[in-house]
Amino acid sequence: MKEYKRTLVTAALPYANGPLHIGHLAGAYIPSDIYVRYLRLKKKEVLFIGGSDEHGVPITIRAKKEGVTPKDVIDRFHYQMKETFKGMGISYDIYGRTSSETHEKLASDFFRKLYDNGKFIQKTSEQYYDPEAKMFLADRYITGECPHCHNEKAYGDQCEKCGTSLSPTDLINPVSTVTGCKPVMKETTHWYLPLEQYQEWLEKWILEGHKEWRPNVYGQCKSWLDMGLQPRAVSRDLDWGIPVPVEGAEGKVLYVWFDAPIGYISNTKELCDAHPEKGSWETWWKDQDTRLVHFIGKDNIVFHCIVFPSMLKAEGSYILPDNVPSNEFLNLEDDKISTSRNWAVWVHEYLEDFPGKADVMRYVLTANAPETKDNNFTWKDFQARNNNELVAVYGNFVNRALVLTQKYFNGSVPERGELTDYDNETLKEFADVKQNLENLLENFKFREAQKEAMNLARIGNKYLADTEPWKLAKTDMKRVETILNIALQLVANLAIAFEPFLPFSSEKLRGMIGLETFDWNQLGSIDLLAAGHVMAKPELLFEKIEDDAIEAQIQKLLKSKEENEKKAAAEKPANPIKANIEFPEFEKLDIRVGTVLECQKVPKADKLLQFKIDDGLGGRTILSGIAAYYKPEELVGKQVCFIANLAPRKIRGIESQGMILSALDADGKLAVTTVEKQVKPGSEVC
Ligand code: B3M
Ligand code: ZN
Repeated sequence: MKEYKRTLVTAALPYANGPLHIGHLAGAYIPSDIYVRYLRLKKKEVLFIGGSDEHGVPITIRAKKEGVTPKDVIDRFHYQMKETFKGMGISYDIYGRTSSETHEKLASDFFRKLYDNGKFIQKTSEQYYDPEAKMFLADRYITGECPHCHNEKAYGDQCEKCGTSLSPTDLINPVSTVTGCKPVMKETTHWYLPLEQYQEWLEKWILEGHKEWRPNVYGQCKSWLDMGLQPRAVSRDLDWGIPVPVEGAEGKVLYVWFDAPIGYISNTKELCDAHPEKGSWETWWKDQDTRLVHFIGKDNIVFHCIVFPSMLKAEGSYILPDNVPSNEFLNLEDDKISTSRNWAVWVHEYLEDFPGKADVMRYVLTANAPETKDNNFTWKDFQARNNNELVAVYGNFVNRALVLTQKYFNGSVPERGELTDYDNETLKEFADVKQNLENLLENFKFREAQKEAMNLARIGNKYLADTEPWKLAKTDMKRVETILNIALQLVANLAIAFEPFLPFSSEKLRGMIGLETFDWNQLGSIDLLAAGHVMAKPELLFEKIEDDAIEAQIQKLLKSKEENEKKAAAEKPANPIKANIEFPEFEKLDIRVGTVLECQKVPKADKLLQFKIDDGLGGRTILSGIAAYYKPEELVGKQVCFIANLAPRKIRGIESQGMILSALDADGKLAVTTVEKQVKPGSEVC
């Protein structure tokens, strides 16, 4: 691999149209931060560039919905996200914004240069136009019936029900969401980047030149290239964005995916202009000795691997990304994270609910990082990883080593005497950690890297458990000195090894042990803490998370699920009536009223209740799948309607002799049917 002088790391610029959730963190922000912190610890020259993406239609939609301006929306979320990133320890060198003047100028000049050099093609085509609002409609501003699943509220770019990508002209009965009127087709002119002209170059550059990219990234690029690239519009008819810097282009702005990646460049410029000691922005973007790495989520792959590199290539003076580590998606409690369904863990809320625990979330999201496939976050797993790993392994080892040193040596690091074979064995085991960690981190395998760091704590725990210094204290204090010296060196190593992953805890730990200078190259050393060095009183590094805190989070999620179901049910029309039947057919049904004599749960079947019914004819057993809606004792004594002549069926080994009739709500809730007045068991319903 080429040796670079400096590394420029970018993390995707999140849209400033809503708060950050844990899926964002897991996708791009925690991995990029780990990588950057690692490079900084290695004393490498690195810049970490982030910022808000403040253009695009979702922002204008939110503004319209709330009756505020797009500027209000981006201001609110830009500052909120900036705070949230800080709270999570994401250590950007700059968190800029694409509404800045620097950006507007740079993006505009970028476009103009491509335009002047004939890199665009101009095309006129027909697009949907709202004659009442007098505006062309962005795909998201059009809804209609999905041609695939017939969802009536599909968007012009996607049906959220069946997930199909659409174009506005696919929609049946399209409607403008701006005025509610029917849009008409109208001609409009736009600029396109002819991606097909870059096809061959991209194939060479990626498919031959970057086989080391993660398989998910490489694979997605390959399938785009295999399909054959098409021209992509780089302008839009919209009143929010950077005006197209060409005469006669009034009312047109740069497409958000054209300007957003240029945001990486303009944010670098803003940083370097304000801090000349960081070098010139052009060195960071144009010198072949700079290694450019983009961290993104998987939905951004095509823009970062195909579109943006083609733009850079067309411009001609910029470097290209050397790698684009992209994660897959993180699910939440086995369901897709969704902003519109409020199925998310919002990071700013997490930081409020769990103060001082940013590292716990960092740890869990890295432990479950969706590096190679979609992964799942659950609150129970969050609790278990905190309690069984951070507290019981890492925290416990550190605490034991420090408390024992306090107890026997008043917090002063003891001398290390002669080493036993067992000591040497332990040290050998941990000597490889630095190399392993480096290999993993440099290959963007953060999940395994964190495991390796944790392994160091496991080695330490085992060492103390095996050597039992608290027992030796009565007989062999010299030996205790050596054991604790070794344990403390391991503790100091942990503070370094975990810094990229758990920066807040590492800082706390360094404070406790008084490790003032620290750098990656010290990792593996057993002379980090000199004998006689006095340490502060130990505090706990991590604390147990109790059940009630977890339960509260689960309840919060259940509440949003319930609200969603209610909303969906309210929107969903009742099922259409089935085809007519003749009276004799109806007469075949024998519906009766029975009194519930007994009712109980069916073992190992969550949904089923078993009834003993007085049917006026000696009684019968019926099973019914309503356990989620009733406690068995609530139903005893009730009169219910049941089909008496349904052929008996065996369910879970029990014969069900009929069927209790229940009303089925649109959202799946069940209610048993009863009669309005008490009647004799066995009465016919007719
Ligand atoms: N704002 C999409 C996203 O947040 C987009 C990324 C821009 S990166 C230049 O997923
Ligand atoms: Zn659909």
